[in-house]
Amino acid sequence: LLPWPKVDFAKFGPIERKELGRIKKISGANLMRNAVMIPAVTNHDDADITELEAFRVQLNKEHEKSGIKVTMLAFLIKACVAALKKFPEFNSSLDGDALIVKHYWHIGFAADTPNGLVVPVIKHADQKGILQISQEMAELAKKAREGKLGPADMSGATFTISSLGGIGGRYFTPIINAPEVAILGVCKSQMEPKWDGKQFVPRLMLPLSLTWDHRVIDGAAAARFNAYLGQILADFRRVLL
Ligand code: CAO
Repeated sequence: LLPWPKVDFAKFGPIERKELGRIKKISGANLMRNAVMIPAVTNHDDADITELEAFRVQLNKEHEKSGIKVTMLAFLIKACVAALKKFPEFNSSLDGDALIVKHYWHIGFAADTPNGLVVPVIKHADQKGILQISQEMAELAKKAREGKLGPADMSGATFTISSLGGIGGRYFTPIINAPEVAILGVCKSQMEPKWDGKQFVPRLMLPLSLTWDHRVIDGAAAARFNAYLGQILADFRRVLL
């Protein structure tokens, strides 16, 4: 590789030097390794969340007094657990020539903080309901913003979700959080015209971007994972099948 270009920027205009914070230094080294060492591919898809969003709004009305805010991310965590159970290689890690398939489902979620990106983990997400997950997520996100997350809060994830849904954008290509083998990126849902066979109808569509490690997963499995995730998000009764 060529050496990193060294430029005397001050020659071209005024500059300011700012040292990177602790989180940026640690996450930067991890992101660099993961981006360079994993043969990663991203599949994009959309999920129809029209009914799910209406249900979420209704739940928030019902639980107004409890102080719990039900988030779309909590539903995404449950939907991902269902998809990870159906496609277990997505809930694994590589160990040399072997695959360690995990029979526990701990879901990390990327949280933006003033000091940088951190990934708190919802442990045993398969055993928790939407209300509990929403509440835990709010607590972990608060701890993250206050810089109070401990190592136990950020370890053990088997799969990660990075949601930019509250901010915007259409699709992006998230970097896998090694030693995990896949990550789901989520962007902002939008009303779109969808053909129902007779006419265009307005549906709320959620953009999904699944990045996966090609040493473990192939394109067909990734497309199936996204399609299944879309089916669950469109109608959660399908997790019962
Ligand atoms: N589509 C449309 N709107 C969405 C949405 C989606 N997919 N997801 C959330 N929203 C809306 C919510 O409805 C909410 O709106 P109201 O304030 O009107 O109720 C608002 O966005 C905020 O959402 P939220 O409180 O539910 O928060 P969240 O669950 O989306 O996110 C957290 C929580 C911690 C993930 C978020 O604060 C965060 O840090 N996101 C950034 C993650 C990140 O940086 N990822 C990139 C990593 S790679 O660099």
